[in-house]
Amino acid sequence: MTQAVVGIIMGSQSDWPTMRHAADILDTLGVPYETRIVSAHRTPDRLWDYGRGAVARGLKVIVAGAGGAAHLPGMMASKTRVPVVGVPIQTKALGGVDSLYSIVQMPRGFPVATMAIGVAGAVNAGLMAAGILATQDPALAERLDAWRADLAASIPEVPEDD
Ligand code: RP5
Repeated sequence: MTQAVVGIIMGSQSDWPTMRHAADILDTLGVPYETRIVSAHRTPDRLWDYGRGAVARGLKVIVAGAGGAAHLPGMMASKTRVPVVGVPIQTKALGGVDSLYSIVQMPRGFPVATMAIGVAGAVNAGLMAAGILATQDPALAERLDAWRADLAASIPEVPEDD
């Protein structure tokens, strides 16, 4: 089995329908990853252990999604120097603005690269992780460039009626 270089973590099973989009893009780009449910509030010991072991286990980027009082990405960033990309999960009560504010306003010294709310954020988190890894991996850089070129080519120049 290939060693995971990206850790995709999320606060709850209910985050998976969003976070699976980060996994999908990493599958497309051939980046090995692992997925875990790690809750800042419900499983704090699991969070601590995951953060403590991240460097030694060879993780290069952690993609962390959480909703509401979304403390998982920030707490993970406080526990490991592995770069953390945060995904604010869309919430029913406040639309995900609660998640966004919880993740984005980190104190100086412990950054979280915060993405957009919801699925777009999850996709972009996967792409951000791939982009970071591509700086050291020419084959991945080629695959990412091709993916970006395909996306650009799929955008029509002239709008059409429905
Ligand atoms: C957060 O609480 C999770 O990240 C999730 O987005 C939210 C709700 O969790 P569940 O009640 O659906 O398990 O910790």
